[in-house]
Amino acid sequence: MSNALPAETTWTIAPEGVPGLDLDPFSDYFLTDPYLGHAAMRDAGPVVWLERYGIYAVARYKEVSEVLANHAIFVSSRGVGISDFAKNKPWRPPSLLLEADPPEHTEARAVVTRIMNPKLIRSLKESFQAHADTVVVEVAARGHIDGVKDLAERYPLEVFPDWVGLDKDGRENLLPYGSMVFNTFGPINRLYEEALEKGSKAAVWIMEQCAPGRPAPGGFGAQVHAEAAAVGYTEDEQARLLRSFLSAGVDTTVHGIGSALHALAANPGQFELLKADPTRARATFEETVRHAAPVQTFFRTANEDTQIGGISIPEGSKVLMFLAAANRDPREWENPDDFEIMRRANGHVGFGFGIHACLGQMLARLEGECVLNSLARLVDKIEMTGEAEIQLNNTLRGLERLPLRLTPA
Ligand code: HEM
Ligand code: OVM
Repeated sequence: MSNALPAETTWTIAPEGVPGLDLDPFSDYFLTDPYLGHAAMRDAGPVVWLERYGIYAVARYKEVSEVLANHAIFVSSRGVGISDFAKNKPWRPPSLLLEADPPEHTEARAVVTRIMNPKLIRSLKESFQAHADTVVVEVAARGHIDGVKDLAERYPLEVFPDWVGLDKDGRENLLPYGSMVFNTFGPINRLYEEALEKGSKAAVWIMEQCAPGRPAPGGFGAQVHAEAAAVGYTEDEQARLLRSFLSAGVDTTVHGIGSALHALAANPGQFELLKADPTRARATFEETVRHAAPVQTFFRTANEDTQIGGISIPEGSKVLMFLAAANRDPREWENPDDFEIMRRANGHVGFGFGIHACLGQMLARLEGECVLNSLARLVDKIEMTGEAEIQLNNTLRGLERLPLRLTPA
C-alpha cells in the first residue's frame, strides 16, 4: 500500500520551534466535530506539527492563503493527499488538473476553460432553475423529507449527469466514486479502506463513461473530449480529463446543498432573511461554503527547502492546509462560527485559491443558488424533526441524513 502507516503505529517528534499536536484530523472523533481541533491548531502557531503522521499543518487564513498562492514551491504534482507521489505510486493515474503543476496544469486548465466559462453557465441558468422549482414544489408538498436523499442528493444527480451526457444506467456509482476519491486523500484508515472497497466497482463504470465517444454528443463530456483532442491529448488523457469532473463534481455540491439546508433549518432567522430577498440565494450558498466547507482539507508537498511564517519547512515535507479552519479564523472573520447570509463571505478559501482554484465553482454556485432560490420562494418553513447525521470522509464534510418538515409557501 502506498500511504502513511496506520495512525496508531506512528509517532514523530516535532522539529524544534514547531508546536507538536497529537490530534488525528482523520479520526472519527475529529471529523465528527472538527471545530475545537481547528481552533487548537490556529492558536498553537502559524505552522504546527501533527505527531501521528509526521506532517506540517496550517490552519490560519493567512498561512493557508500563502501556501495556496505559492504553487511553485508547494506543488500539487506530488499529490494533494498525504501520500507523496515522488515516493509512492498513486492508486489511480494522477489527475491532469488537481495533481499537476505548470506547464502541464496550465495547458489542461486552458482546455477546460474553453468550455467551462460564464457563457456556458448563463445558458444553463433557466433550465437549472426550472428543475429546482419542480423538485422543491414536490418535496414541499410531501412535507416530511430527508433533506439529504430527497433534495441535496436528488437535485445534483438529476441535473449534472444529464448535462455531462452520461448513461442513465449506473448513475448510482457517482456518489460512491466521489466519496472514494476524497477518502483516499487521507491516510490508510478505516474510512480509506471501506471507501476503496465500496468504490472499486464504481470506478469501472466511471472509466467506461469517460471513454472518448461514450458521452452523449453535444454534452459537456463530448466537448471536453473534442477540445482535448484538438490540442493533441491521447485518448487516455481525454478520458482522464473528463474523470476530474466525475470525481469532483457531485459529492461536493451535494454536501454544499445539504449543509445549506441544515444551516437554514438551524437558523430560522436566516431563512426569514432569505425569503424576504430571494436574490440572497447566491450569497447564502457562498456563506455555506465558507461556514461548512464541503472540502475541508488538501495537502501540498514542499518541492524545495522553504519557510512558512518564519518556520523552516524541508524539501519533501507534506503540508496539510485546513481550508475549513481558515474560513473560520477569527483573525480574518467577524463572528466566524455564525451562519450569516448578509455577510460578505467572498475571500473564503472553500473553493481554494490561485491556479488550482475550483474549476467547477461557477456550476456549483449555479446549483446552490437555484435550489436556495426555489426554497426562498416556494417554502415557508424548514424545520428539523430529528438529529442530523454526519457522513464521515477523510476530506469532505457533509450530512448522511437530515430529517426535515417543509411547509409550502
Ligand atoms: C478544485 C472545492 C465543486 C471540479 C477544487 C479545489 C477546491 C474545490 C477546494 C482546490 C483544489 C486544490 O487547490 O488543490 C469545491 C467545492 C465545491 C466544488 C467546495 C462545491 C461546493 C466542483 C464541481 C466541479 C469541480 C461542481 C466540476 C463540475 C473541480 C476541479 C478542480 C477543483 C476539476 C481541480 C482544479 C485544478 O486543480 O486546477 N474544488 N469544488 N468542483 N474542482 Fe471543485
Ligand atoms: C480531479 C479531482 C478529484 C477530486 C477533487 C478535485 C476538488 C479534482 O480528478 O481532478 O477537486
